[in-house]
Amino acid sequence: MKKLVLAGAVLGATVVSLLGTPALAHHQGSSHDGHHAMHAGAERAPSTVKGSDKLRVQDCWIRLLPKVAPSGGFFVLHNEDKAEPVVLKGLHTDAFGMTMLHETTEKNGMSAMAMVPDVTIEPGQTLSFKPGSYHAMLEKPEAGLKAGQEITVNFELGTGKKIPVQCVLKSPSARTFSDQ
Ligand SMILES: [Cu+2]
Repeated sequence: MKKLVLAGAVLGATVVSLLGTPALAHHQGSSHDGHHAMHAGAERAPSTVKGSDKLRVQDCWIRLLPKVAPSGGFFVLHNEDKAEPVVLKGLHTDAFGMTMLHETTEKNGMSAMAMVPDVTIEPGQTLSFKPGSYHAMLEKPEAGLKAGQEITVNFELGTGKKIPVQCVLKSPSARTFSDQ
């Protein structure tokens, strides 16, 4: 756990110079238009597995960016079921009009982004959504959101269950849950 958080901090530190452009900041470095064009038509089929309800979400935070740019959502997912996977289908919150699940991957030394229809956490495993890896993308923020505020985000599972989680809004310079 601690290692993952530190890795995120190191990744974040390498891209600080890119952050003058808010539109680039949610996935740190690659153009959003580029990745939307790239994944068009190439998206994998959604999982048909319902899985377990035993998801615990830890350290949820959102890097709040100005209205025109998508904000990144990060958290740690623990599957506390020893036998069944947990399938995360998506996030829903009143504070943002649209949310998506994204994955950043390395291809030939280039960072590429793709939308994913769901994310599976294997039995007993932990998966971190963090800068440079899986992340949520949140668009269309409601008026008046501020760093430091907490919002409720519902994590929707393959079973249909929605797990409400308190997520902290943080400034554009935040790189890990422990940042402001
Ligand atoms: Cu993204």
